[in-house]
Amino acid sequence: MYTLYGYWRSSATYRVRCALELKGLSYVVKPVHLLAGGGQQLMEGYLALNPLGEVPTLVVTRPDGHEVALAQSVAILEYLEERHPEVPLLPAGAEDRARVRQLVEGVNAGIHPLQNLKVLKRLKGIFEGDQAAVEGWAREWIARGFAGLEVLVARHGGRHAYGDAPTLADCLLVPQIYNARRYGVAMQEFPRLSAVWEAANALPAFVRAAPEAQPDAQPDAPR
Ligand SMILES: N[C@@H](CCC(=O)N[C@@H](CS)C(=O)NCC(=O)O)C(=O)O
Repeated sequence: MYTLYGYWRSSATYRVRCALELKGLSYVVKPVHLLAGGGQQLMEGYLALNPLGEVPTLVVTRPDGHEVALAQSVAILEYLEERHPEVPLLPAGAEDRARVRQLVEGVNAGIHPLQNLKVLKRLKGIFEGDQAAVEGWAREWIARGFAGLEVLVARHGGRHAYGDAPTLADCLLVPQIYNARRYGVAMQEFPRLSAVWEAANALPAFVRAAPEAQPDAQPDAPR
């Protein structure tokens, strides 16, 4: 059994939902509010589960009742891929797999850490509360990362980010594009990435994984 601790608008949690839904796995959602009271991810009870103080955390309950908590969305995605290969999210060949992973890391290592909540909160202090400047920063780093990813997707993409079937690359790109749209990145400059977004959201799995479809969604919440 899987229990996913996360926040509806967290793109790292959204990645894991995409994979769980594509693989047809059932899971229980435990909301962790990233803003309430300074952030539930930083509270003692949650830190015991995930000392990194971030979402997502996937808790795996084994048949004997033993629980294992896994952090870091990409580690979780790789775990799900190993445990549930029936619906593969990585292609068969080593080079193809490496190319999917380069898209994954382009988001995970290249863009996301620069626009994560804790970074934006810290910047808001540095920019003396100027929310527009903070959002400009997020837009800049997302767009800079997307410039290269657009080329890679144009080279290797098909209907989806890598070839014609959804892969882990779509599980990373779709949530990052969600963030890009939130921060007002000019997505018309990235037609291949925009096509990845459209193709994914035509699939019920991505619709079910979307932030607004989550039980803790608050579409009018402040950033
Ligand atoms: N590399 C981590 C990033 C996790 C992460 O930063 N999650 C964000 C939400 S998308 C978070 O929990 N932020 C809490 C904070 O910034 O205080 C992963 O992929 O799981």
